Amino acid sequence: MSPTDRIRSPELLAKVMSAEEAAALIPLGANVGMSGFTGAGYPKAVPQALAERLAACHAAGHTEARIGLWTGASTAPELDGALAKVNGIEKRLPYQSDPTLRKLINNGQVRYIDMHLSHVAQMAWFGFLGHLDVAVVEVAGILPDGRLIPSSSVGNNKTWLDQADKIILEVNELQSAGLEGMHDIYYGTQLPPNRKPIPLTHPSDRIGEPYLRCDPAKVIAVVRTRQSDRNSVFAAPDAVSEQIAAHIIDFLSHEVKQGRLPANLLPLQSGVGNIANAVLAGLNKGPFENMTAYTEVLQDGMLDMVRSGKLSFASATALSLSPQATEDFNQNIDFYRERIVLRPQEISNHPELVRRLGIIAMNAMIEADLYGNVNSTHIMGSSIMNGIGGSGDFARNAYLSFFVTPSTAKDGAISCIVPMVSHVDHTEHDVEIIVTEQGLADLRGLAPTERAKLIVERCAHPSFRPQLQDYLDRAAKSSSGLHTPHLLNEALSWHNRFLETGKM
Ligand code: 0RQ
Repeated sequence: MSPTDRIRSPELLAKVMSAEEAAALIPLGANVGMSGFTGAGYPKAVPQALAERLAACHAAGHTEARIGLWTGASTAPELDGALAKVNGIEKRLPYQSDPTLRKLINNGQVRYIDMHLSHVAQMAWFGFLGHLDVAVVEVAGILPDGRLIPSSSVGNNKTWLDQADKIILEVNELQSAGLEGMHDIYYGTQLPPNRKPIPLTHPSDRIGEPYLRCDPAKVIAVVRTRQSDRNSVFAAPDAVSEQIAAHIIDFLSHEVKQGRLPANLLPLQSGVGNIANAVLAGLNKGPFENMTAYTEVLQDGMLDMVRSGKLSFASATALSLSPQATEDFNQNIDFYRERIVLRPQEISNHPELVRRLGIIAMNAMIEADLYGNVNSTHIMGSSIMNGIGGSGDFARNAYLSFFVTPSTAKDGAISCIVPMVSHVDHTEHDVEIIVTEQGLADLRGLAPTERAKLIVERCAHPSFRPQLQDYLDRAAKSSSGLHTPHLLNEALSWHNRFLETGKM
């Protein structure tokens, strides 16, 4: 065993085997907790071998051979994609973004439990999710005493390693050895009534340990891999996302002038996707210095800000980088290790910490209604897109809670501002600022009818504004209640007009 070998525990080195052999050890019907968060740090070989095994079972007539799959958040084609393609998932939680899996969920073939990401660990501890049979966790290395160097995401790995009866480790030698020391795994969380305050008051605070604890006796297999993370490329910011970014930056500058924000802002949380990336690109060029981030996903835009010095520190639970950003990250990992920490998602998304730090939360949405209720998850009320992810953890508890969207979808055929959302993820009470390329509506301190007026004026697309204003005017005249005026029949049938466009 060389000192540079990634598996430095003789006990665990003796358990090295192929992915096929490891996958054969997973009981059919098991609940399996896998690592992985936004396409980072997920196991890459065992899930594919398991998918092949399940396909063979199905071909032999055992169509019931499937697993319950729990992760940190979304994964990648080698995990969700491979298992979904063979119809190998019976139940899935807490978040996914895979097109094949999405279809199965919307066809009613997979039970999907769409959860706040901060809730997962405690729900597993409370026993609400059922028993966790096996953990399959990617790591960057194993120490001589069996502790684990976490990979490019932490997610729920601490919980899976603690809770599962058996553990399979994938040691990915393509993950940078320099990840060692970048993580902060907090072991102080307790169950009620024994909870104590979490001792974190700044995004850069380290309150735990750099390694995951792992009982070597529970490890049934160790698999060596050499595969990169999903590493999706981000689109260059387009005009719409640049306008959204500009509205947010103007607003933040205004808040600084009003004395409601410090000059370096408050810790930022940013959702994933192209708009979020564009907002970060805008902030990187903008007037604010010495910012910090307390977020769940660190994507290219945030890495750029760390490199430029605009962001002095970033705390997250996962990286989600393009191939180019991954190269930069790996080449300059000593620089980034001083400025980035990766934590378990129960800590990165913890309501206590989000409230204490005064986070500025920025998340994307599918649609918002005239009163500020937000739908982040469902198309036409019934078809899930991805899931609520961490957006609720942050929005509910933030100092400022932004929701952003282009004002229209599907080439302008669909308004993203509607009379009543077809599904509610974030209620009007948790949504403070709505932004589209048209403008920004600051809803703080406004009554429902004031909110509606502002949202139509500032955020709706001009081609839908008259219809929305007409709806509001007629609702105000004929409603049975004027606090939140609605024409219920019309509000509930509003989305049908989108069906007529043929774009849905
Ligand atoms: O569909 O690709 O088929 O055209 O929805 O929309 O505009 O590409 O936007 O990728 O930023 O995703 C809310 C889904 C936005 C995402 C959501 C259609 C649109 C397109 C995607 P097509 P865009 P984005 C941190 C925080 C919840 C989780 C979260 C999300 C597709 O941001 O999943 O915030 N958020 N997590 O055409 C019909 C509308 C529509 C619409 C958009 N009004 N009607 N279709 N679309 N608006 C991360 C984690 O928690 C892990």
